Amino acid sequence: QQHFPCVLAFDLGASSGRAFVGEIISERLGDPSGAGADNGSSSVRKLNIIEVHRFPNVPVQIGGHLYWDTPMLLREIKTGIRKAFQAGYRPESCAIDTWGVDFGLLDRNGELLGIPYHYRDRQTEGMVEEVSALVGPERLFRESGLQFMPFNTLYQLYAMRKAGSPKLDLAETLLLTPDLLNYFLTGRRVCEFTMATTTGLFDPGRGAWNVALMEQLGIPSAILPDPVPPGTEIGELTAEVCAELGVPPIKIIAAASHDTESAAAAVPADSPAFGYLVSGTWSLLGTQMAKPLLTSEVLERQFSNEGGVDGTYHLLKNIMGLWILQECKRKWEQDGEVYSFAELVLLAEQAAPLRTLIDPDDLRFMNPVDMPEEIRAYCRETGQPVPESPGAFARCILESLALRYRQVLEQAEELTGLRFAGLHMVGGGIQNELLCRFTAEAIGRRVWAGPVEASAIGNLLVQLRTGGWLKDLQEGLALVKASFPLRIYEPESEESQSAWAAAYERFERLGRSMK
Ligand code: ADP
Ligand code: LRH
Repeated sequence: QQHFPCVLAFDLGASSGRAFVGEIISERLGDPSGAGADNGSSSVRKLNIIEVHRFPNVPVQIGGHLYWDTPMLLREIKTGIRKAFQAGYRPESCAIDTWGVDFGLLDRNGELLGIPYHYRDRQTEGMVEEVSALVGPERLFRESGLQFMPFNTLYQLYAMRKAGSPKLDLAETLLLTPDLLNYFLTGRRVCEFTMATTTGLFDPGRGAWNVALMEQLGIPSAILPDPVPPGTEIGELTAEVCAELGVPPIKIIAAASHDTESAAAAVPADSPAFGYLVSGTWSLLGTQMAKPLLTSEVLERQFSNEGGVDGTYHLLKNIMGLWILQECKRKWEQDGEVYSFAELVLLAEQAAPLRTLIDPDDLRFMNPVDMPEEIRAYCRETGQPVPESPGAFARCILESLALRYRQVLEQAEELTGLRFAGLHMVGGGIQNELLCRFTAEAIGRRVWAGPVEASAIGNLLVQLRTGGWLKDLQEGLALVKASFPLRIYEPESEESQSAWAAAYERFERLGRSMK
């Protein structure tokens, strides 16, 4: 077996972090069991990914605030690097992608000021309304391209300013989560472009930080480094980190550091205009564009324009996603009832269909103390039967998500004038086959599911291109197609289609606070 150069990706999600080694192998045709020497036309190039580390990502409440456990994240990244070497790999480079919007502040000595807030911290409640009133919703949207989500960096910083946080006065540099972790590894301070576009402080029209807006809101603009494009080499592991881990220096790359954009870069679509859904803690549904779409209709429909690889923009919407199910599971666990996701899917399958629907994007589901109780309250208020078992809860959540996907897919089509043949689903959530099935039923079209680890794969592809092992991302996508078979889901029957169409009418009548 001939090993090709390999790279290491860290994909940190809100529920777990994982490390994958990725290597391009040549597989002899007709010999799927073994990778053979690349001896020309009889072999196919594939991307082989090896999971070397995985860990839960659990936030921590301290006093009145919710924070990320940032030192734990760094420790686990170091563990992942060590494990990759222990497994015999010699990664040429390493890159980290994470969720958007969150950040750490460095003081003038380069030390972390306080603990980074979690985007579900309550400090940003009411800030969208306040900032909109100050700036005007049209300008706020035109100059950020983003849907108004309370947790965007802009609102977090404004909330800190309003609370008189001394950290803002002391801060010399703001680093978004992947940039912060890269700084811990290399000592270099950079801001990666795809992350910058999640802040609300980056003006996609001008392609620069919105200094005027920051000044108006009392946010120091000098703390933001100039954005660098995905694929930029940041530096090498510091001598201290190498000594601590007992590994040689490796290059650290800024891939598409925003997990959603790494995932989008790995969607194995056949046409440049495709609809996709990244399914994890959040569901991000949208499509790739050549430039941001900053029309009043996009503002009205509350979609975001987020920067992707190679200067693309992605018109997408944040949908509350499997967070709702994660939180029910966590609450039941607290109460002594432990279920795996696989068990919950089985129970949901046995529960009655299309009985109770919720609007997953009602802000009440953003971070309630007791998710099942919040769902019960919603059902009582909307005159629907209250779910009475974990299976009924799970079914209600999955069906409601699928109906929301239909709504958002159709809105994306209206906004772009495109028509998608179906929906590409990627991310951890596609392990939930019931969700994929429901989605195909709800949208009445085909679903292509795969790959599960799209964010890590997109991260690996950008690194492999930076290293010169891939000519371009198209070549990377050809590898993805050859390496990760897709699962296809189709709507089942005319009867099921009419049941889902009737449910969609009920769904559309439910009140919504986040359009
Ligand atoms: P994130 O990156 O936001 O942490 P992931 O992409 O890892 O999220 O997806 C996590 C979600 O995947 C979980 O909320 C869960 O609903 C779903 N999931 C994970 N494993 C399974 C499984 N075995 N069966 C069904 N669903 C699963
Ligand atoms: C998904 C995600 C999403 C952001 C949210 C904070 O992991 O990056 O794109 O909006 O986290």
